[in-house]
Amino acid sequence: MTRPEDLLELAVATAREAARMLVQERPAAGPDVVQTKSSPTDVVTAMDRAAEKLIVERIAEARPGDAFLGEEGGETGGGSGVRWVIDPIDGTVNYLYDLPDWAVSIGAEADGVPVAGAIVIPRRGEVYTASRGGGAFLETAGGRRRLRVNENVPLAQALVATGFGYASGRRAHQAEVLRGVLPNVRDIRRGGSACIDLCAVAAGRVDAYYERGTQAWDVAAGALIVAEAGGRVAGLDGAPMSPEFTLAAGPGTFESLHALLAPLDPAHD
Ligand code: 2AM
Ligand code: CA
Repeated sequence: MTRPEDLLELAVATAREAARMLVQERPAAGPDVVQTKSSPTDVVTAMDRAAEKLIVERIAEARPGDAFLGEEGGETGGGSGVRWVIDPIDGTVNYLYDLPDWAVSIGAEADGVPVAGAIVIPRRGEVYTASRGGGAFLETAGGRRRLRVNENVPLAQALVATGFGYASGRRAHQAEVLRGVLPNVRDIRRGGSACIDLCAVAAGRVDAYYERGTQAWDVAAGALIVAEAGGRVAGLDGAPMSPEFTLAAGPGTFESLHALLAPLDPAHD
């Protein structure tokens, strides 16, 4: 039998190791990396691939037979019923510019149900974890605390995180949606990492998060962390979260923000 706590322990240890490697081996920052003739995104892609390789190797060593879905490696088989959903670097643009908000995100599903999630943010010294039914936690050098979302925040006082896609046409529509949101909320935060935005919802550091275009690996661990912190993560009109649209918030806030967003058609380009 596979216990969520055992999967979580492996996820945390593996994400910590990958994060350490990514910090140590990150090419020197500055204009060289950001602007050079040799494409800067190649540098990040190479690190992304190396981190995902490390993660898959470690987990496959410990648990042969599990399946994987990763941003870099795609889908690989395994008949155990456990699938690992991996984002080796979430917040790749932050990583490229040496901004601190990037993370390693590892989620585990058993028979399609999310059961464990670990998000390691090495430059902040934070590790977020959740296991199904076991709650969500933030570990720092100072200790470990249980997470709880903010509830029933009036829209006018809601601090709302969001993100934008990479394609120009999509961004134009996302700017239109933002025009409808911004006058009605306290303010917007655009951190650059979907999984860290979800951790912020879980920790009550923002009141809500919405985005179009996030993939399963961006949100697998983070959505479980929000749910275990008492929040709700879903798409529009009762649909499950998907690349179409993801909205995360505490009870009450979720419904108010949904009512504001739905008429703005945020799930289309
Ligand atoms: P990334 O850093 O791994 O690319 C930015 O708004 C957030 O959304 C980041 O977490 C980014 O992940 C993710 N993201 C944006 N556009 C994406 C896309 N087209 N596919 C996958 N993830 C995307
Ligand atoms: Ca990502």
